[in-house]
Amino acid sequence: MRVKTFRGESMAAVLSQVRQELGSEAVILGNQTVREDGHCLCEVMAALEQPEKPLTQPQKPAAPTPARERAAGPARQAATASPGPADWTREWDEIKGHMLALLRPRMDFGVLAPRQRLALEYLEREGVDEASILALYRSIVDGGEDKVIPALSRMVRVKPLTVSQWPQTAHMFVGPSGVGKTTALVRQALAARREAPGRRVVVVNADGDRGKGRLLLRHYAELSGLTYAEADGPEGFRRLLDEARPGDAVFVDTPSLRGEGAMAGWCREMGLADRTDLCAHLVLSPLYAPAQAAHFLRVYACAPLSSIIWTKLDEACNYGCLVNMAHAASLPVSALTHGPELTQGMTPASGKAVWKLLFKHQLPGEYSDAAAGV
Ligand SMILES: Nc1nc2c(ncn2[C@@H]2O[C@H](COP(=O)(O)OP(=O)(O)OP(=O)(O)O)[C@@H](O)[C@H]2O)c(=O)[nH]1
Ligand SMILES: [Mg+2]
Repeated sequence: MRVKTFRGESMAAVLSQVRQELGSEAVILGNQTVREDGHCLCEVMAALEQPEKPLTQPQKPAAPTPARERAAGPARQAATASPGPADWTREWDEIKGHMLALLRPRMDFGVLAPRQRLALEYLEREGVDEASILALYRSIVDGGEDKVIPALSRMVRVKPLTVSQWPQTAHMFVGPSGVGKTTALVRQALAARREAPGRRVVVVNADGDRGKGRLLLRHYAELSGLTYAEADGPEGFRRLLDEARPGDAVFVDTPSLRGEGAMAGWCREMGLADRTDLCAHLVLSPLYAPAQAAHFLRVYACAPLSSIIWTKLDEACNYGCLVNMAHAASLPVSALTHGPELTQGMTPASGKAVWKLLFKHQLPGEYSDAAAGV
């Protein structure tokens, strides 16, 4: 899809620009009035569905000559001719924003029962994004849903990180730098051993370049009687996983990566993309801005990715992102961490714990049986 933003002094001038540039098949995605240098201008975002020119061969925008400026008249284009990938992501976010702005009038909160309206308005204030609010609104209005929580429960699924719910031998913890991967992994390894005493629990460092994390993992493994191992290639991983006996639990600490699709590439490189005895958990924190969290989802998306672990909940001021990411990723929440202490800072996810966080800002450590009531 080719998308451009056009500006001019009148709607007619801008539409003529759109037709000239994109032809009669162009679709108008949105329009607004903007001020520039004290003048009111009409701005239109238009799109044309067509195969893209390869992004690797960007065209240089033609240098604006005085003659070209005169020929353009008062209408001005606000977009460059060939944006790079980052620009496309930004443009796509803008398009989504425009589309949602167009859909917004179709969300008439007046048709909702007072308690439904209050719940949706609360979620909006809590940082739940418009796409998720719209999906909830639709399930209430179109699906005849009476209460908000059941609709929300279908969107934010939970699958507690326990041995019975996750029978896979190996668990990889993936996510951005400093989010709490190693801490969550050690906590989970200790919990796995508590849950089934006597089982062999292996913690694996696959983050070879990061000396600190490696030492930390080794140190905790020694202190807690866990088996420590390292793997940095397909052969090492194959041996570790193939040699695991039934009932063993293997927890893999992975490096933070950069670039969209990076984790999928890393899994292929390590021979882990197709293993059915392995699952991955994306470790994320509500401290990230929405665009950042969505970006991490694109970086760490990979075949084994099966759940989201939310960390540093104790440092967050709202929790709308739990809904946004569950909706965007269609992944269940598996665990919640809410403090730096290794002994008491992590709880397997439950519906009760998620709703208490979202609606009461109550952390799982602040009441008993947080892991109950899935
Ligand atoms: N307040 C708070 N701190 C946490 C939580 N989880 C982890 N931390 C702290 O966050 C810091 C980073 O944690 P790590 O587990 O080393 O993070 P990481 O993702 O492994 O980091 P890298 O290996 O450097 O990418 C440590 O100081 C942890 O104690 C949490 O739930 N709450
Ligand atoms: Mg680490």
